[in-house]
Amino acid sequence: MSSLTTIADKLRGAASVGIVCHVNPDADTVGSALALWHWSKSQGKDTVVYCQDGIPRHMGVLEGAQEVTADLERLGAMECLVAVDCGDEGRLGGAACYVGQRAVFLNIDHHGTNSRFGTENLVEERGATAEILYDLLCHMGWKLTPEAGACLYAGIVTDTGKFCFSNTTPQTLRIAASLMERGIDADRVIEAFYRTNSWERTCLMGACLGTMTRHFDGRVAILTLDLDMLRRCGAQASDSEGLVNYAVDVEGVEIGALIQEKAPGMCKLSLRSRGRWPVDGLAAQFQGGGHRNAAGGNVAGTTADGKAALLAAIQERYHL
Ligand SMILES: [Mn+2]
Repeated sequence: MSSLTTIADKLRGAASVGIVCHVNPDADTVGSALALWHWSKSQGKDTVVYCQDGIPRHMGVLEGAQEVTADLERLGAMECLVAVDCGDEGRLGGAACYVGQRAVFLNIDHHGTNSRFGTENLVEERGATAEILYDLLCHMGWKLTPEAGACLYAGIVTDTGKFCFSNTTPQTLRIAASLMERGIDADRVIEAFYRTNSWERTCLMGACLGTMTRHFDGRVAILTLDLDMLRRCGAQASDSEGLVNYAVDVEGVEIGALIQEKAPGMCKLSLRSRGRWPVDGLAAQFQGGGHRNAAGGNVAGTTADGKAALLAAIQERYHL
């Protein structure tokens, strides 16, 4: 396990820095990447943020989001590569081709299931990867700008469910407070992430909530989302962000799940839990991973197939 000092030395020593966000990017990976990008630029380094998939429109509020590229060759031209918030190589998208091929590939992440694919691995179970980036940038003695601070704030606010999830620690709140003291525009971030649901997303929420079913005496709740529902609502796949929480938030529910069809015959599985039942191990059964109370994976077939497979796995794993 690498220290902040080791990571800082590698970054300082590099003439150019290529930063990798995970596929289906969320605000933690994008915010962490952009904060590091702001630092790197301030040091006069050639730098680029790579993401295989497009950045959701509402993240345009984060300064630098418009610079994120899917150009793998441009990333490859950078001396030091850094993955942020990527639990395993599969999350890197096209950038996975550089794993094991580069002298310096830093892996900065907060997923306990992280596969340690980097040449240096800074993995800590924190509320958000953005918290680790905050520590790193402060350790390097950088005066965080409000623009970079807002990127970190977005990652922290979203990964902790607006400071509601049990991954919120006193340290999380101290970092958020410190970012506010640095003059970030917190209102603008909250407005963009939480108070601007498009009509299409709102329609999708209604349709998706209507699919909820309960199992095992109401201890498990499952939502499904088919491509056809997206089409009917005119919504994008990323409009499903956060919907899984409605399942786990139902009174008496221990595990909430969303099974979302990504392509015909291919579904993404999002899992949330509270209390006694960790879901990271369950996610690992579905080629995934994550945290104790929030994890994800993949399952073949239709959403109905995925639901049957999930229920069977839950029954077996928790002896229901
Ligand atoms: Mn994260």
